[in-house]
Amino acid sequence: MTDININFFKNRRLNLAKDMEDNSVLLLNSSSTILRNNDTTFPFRQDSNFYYLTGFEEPDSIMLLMSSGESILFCREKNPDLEKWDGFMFGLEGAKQEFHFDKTFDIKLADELIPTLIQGLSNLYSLIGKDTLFDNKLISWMSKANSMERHQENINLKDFSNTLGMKRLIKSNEEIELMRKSCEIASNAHINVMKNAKLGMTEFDLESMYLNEFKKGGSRFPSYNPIVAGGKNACVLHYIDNNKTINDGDMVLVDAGCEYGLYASDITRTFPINGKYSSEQREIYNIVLEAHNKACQAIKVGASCLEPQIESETVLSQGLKDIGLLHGSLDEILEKKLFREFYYHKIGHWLGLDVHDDCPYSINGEDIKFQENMVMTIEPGIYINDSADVDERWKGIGIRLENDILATKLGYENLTQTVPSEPDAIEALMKS
Ligand SMILES: [Mn+2]
Repeated sequence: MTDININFFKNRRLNLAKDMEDNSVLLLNSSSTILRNNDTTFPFRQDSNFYYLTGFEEPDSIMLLMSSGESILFCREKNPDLEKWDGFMFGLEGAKQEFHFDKTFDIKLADELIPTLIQGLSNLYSLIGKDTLFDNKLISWMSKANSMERHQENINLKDFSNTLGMKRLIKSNEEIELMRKSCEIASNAHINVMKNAKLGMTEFDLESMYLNEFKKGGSRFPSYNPIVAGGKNACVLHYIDNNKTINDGDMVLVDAGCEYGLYASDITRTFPINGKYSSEQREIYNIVLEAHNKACQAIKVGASCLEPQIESETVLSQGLKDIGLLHGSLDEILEKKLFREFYYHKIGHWLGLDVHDDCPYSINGEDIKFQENMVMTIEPGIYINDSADVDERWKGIGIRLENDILATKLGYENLTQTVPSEPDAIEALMKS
């Protein structure tokens, strides 16, 4: 259970029902328990969209939201024997009372009851393509419902991803509070680990310190597998081996964030393991820093959400050109996307219940415009692989700088600003 009041989820459902056409239903399913090996499971994590509308954190559940505002939950029947092994379950009555559903049914009856519940409706909305097994179930329930009565109209199956995604994109005050807390825990982790990092430590040592800091701060799980990449491992974007020694003179790139009340934070810092950046590392770092700062400034209410991308491409290209790593005119570099040799990911992503929040960047060919209370990461990077046709002294440098940025009425707020971003400030922190 989180800090969000249950009424909040009920109100969300009522509000969302207003965005549905009349005589329609939205169906969402929960996550399932996933086996890790033999009979051991991964820790259960509720599906973010399902959680967003229910607050309910048990597996094997299905929510039906009617356009009338009525909401129905299928969940597991309370089972005292199973509770002795796996712990508390709400059961049908508990779920109805505690999560403010109008009706609850046993999940075992879903195949039998759902066709009856949706029979005669005009539209069935769901998040199509996210879970093929559930998509197939929807289709079978729909055809069963369609065949119940010869003279009724057929139900239209419609994708609700953009509608729900746009809702999730704009955070409520309650959500922002949880995100601030998530960002605070992760920021403290980065600060404390940088203070205590020492030459001789391995990637694994640092990873353990981060995970411990998250837990100490009150977060049970990281919001994604942390990346702790020493030296040239930093050029592998999703490096998660996290098991090598970090050599004297190398930097370590750490991309690590935590989850609090199911809300994600996502922070990256790249620091020198011996406490001092080399002149080459510092030169590259300063280009990334400038791209970061310009990209943050592009977050303005009314501006396209792709503006930070354009800013970062321009600043990184100019910087790489200035130090001789890219050649030709700035226009040519941008037009031919030559910067992609060194900057091969995007500037950032929406952040929320998912670290890559399940929200759109454009709809019907039009970019989403920033509005107050959207949260986006800003994370430019430069990665110089051994294969690059550049002077040896640059090779193996990989730097990314990432902060979590809230769009505000007046501009933006960096939710992770307590972690130093400037090289001087990072060196000072490591000395302290
Ligand atoms: Mn990120």
